[in-house]
Amino acid sequence: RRSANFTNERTPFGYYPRYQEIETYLHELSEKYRNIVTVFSIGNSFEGRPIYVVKIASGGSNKPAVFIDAGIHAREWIAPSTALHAIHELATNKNNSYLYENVDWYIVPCLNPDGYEYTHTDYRFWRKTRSNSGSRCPGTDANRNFDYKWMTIGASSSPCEDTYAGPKPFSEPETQALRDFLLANKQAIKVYLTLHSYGNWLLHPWGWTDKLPENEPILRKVGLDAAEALSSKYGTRYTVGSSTVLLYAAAGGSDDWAMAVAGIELSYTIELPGGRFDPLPNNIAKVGHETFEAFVVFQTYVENK
Ligand code: ING
Ligand code: ZN
Repeated sequence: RRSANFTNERTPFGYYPRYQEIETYLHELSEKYRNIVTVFSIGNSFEGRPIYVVKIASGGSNKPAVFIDAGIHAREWIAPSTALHAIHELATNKNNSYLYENVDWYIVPCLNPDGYEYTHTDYRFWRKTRSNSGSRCPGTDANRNFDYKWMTIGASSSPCEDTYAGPKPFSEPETQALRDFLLANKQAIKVYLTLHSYGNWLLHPWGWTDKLPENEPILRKVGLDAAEALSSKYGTRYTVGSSTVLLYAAAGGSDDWAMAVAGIELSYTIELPGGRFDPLPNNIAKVGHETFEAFVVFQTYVENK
């Protein structure tokens, strides 16, 4: 089964869709599965596109939740596709209904729609938002723009750089929208997952220092469980550890902020497979299916804690 030919069955798109297609898909899904799928905007991007969160839930209040975002970085196309796959898997596969019986899911499939569209229309390797603060170079690295240890390491103060942290923390409407949503729901959200590409890394805080967080043992254990479940599907291997230790130090990331400031217990950046930056479209379903196995492990942790 490891050498299966992935035909993109049971995934919403067998290609990398435009933002409009994502919007249409989400609205149709919420109409078709109105008892479990709710779609709402958590704010607008710099250019005015709605940023959507998809809630998958069976009703009732005071349930713990898993939160997943994707597309903080424009060019990392496999991330929105993997989030959309998870939405599809939860909403349309009856065998998965147990996953939202006791746990709610919040999924933002594309946090940076302006950048995402720009990578489709103008420049494939754009990373940042598309805001313009008066400089000749537009855009801020949304994953350097969060207000925790902002600009202390691994970020640039020059607007023309890919890792430009922005004129101030939370300068971007996209990061503001994510901040406000997480703060409003921080009681419920027990796990924060942010999808990037690439490299097969399951990264936990800290990104700003090589010191390890106090809860590193549990971050590591749940991370290893998730990596193992993921690999059991098609053999894809991930490495688990702190982002500074495994990759490089970089402050102002969403994962550090989610844990340190929002107080969400577990926080991970998942670097999906790829290479400059994405798998070929015929692997979208494969990445979607295997990554979903990891999501189930995080759901199980939330359900049983
Ligand atoms: N990588 C992440 C980045 O923002 C990262 C890696 C995550 C660094 C969390 C620090 C903290 O640079 C990608 N691919 O964007
Ligand atoms: Zn990224």
